[in-house]
Amino acid sequence: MESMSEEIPPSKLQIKEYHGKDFGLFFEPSSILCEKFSSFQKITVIETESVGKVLLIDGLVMFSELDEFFYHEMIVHPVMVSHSDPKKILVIGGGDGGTVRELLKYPVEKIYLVEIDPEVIEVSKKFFPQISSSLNSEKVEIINSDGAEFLSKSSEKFDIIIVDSSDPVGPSISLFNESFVNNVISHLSNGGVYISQSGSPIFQKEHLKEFFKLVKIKFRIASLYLVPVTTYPGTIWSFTAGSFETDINEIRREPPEGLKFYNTEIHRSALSLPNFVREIIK
Ligand code: AG3
Repeated sequence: MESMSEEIPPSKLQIKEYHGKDFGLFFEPSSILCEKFSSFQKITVIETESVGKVLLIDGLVMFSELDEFFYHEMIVHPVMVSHSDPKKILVIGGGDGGTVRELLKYPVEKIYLVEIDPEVIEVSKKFFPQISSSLNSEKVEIINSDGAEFLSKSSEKFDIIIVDSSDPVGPSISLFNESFVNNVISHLSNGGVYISQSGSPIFQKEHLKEFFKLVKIKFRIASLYLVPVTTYPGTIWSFTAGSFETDINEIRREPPEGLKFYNTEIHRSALSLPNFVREIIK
């Protein structure tokens, strides 16, 4: 049913994510499949007819089954086709497994997944096997730790470091500051690329401005690209990449077959920014 505006009977169950003070997204789930408080956050899984199952953390939509591939393909493929030979990858956050699923489409040697909250992994394994089964690969090592703490203790270097976190509130807050970015830099191998989800250019403008400024100061090359994600605030989502030698504007290899969102034309167009976004990051 494609009705755009209908009166909602007050008795219906509703889950809302506010994107501003008086604007946002709502779901009328047919059921709440899971609602639990881990030691870090509230994890909710709802079932809907229009967008399938949805994972929310602290009331923020992480993904819906309808559009998770928009985000997961676009956080992975632009960097993977631009790097000359990505073998060792670090993912911080991403306990649902979507980012790892996309990475495994390349002949990588090893993926370290550093997820602070083991319950996110458990919930994803239970409700989203099509996303989380990637985590069973023998190439994947799961480390339950805070990403910032992991980096400050580790002596390894990585070809790609991906931050697939929630918004910069709660446990994710430490993944956007200067000491974290310094730590990322010291753990990148030659030609390495750092990529982080960097929020909504509409509803998280100040955060994006500050974060991009930081990446621009710290790296030789800083790039921003945009991806539409139906169920995220304001639909348009941003990703920030930082590197010294590798430019994600340069596509060096064919993407894997069978992708549903990414292609090399999308790659190029995602890097073209509307003027209001150029203004934010200038
Ligand atoms: N990580 C980015 C989620 C940000 C969504 N923000 C919001 N709804 N306010 C998603 C994790 C998927 N692996």
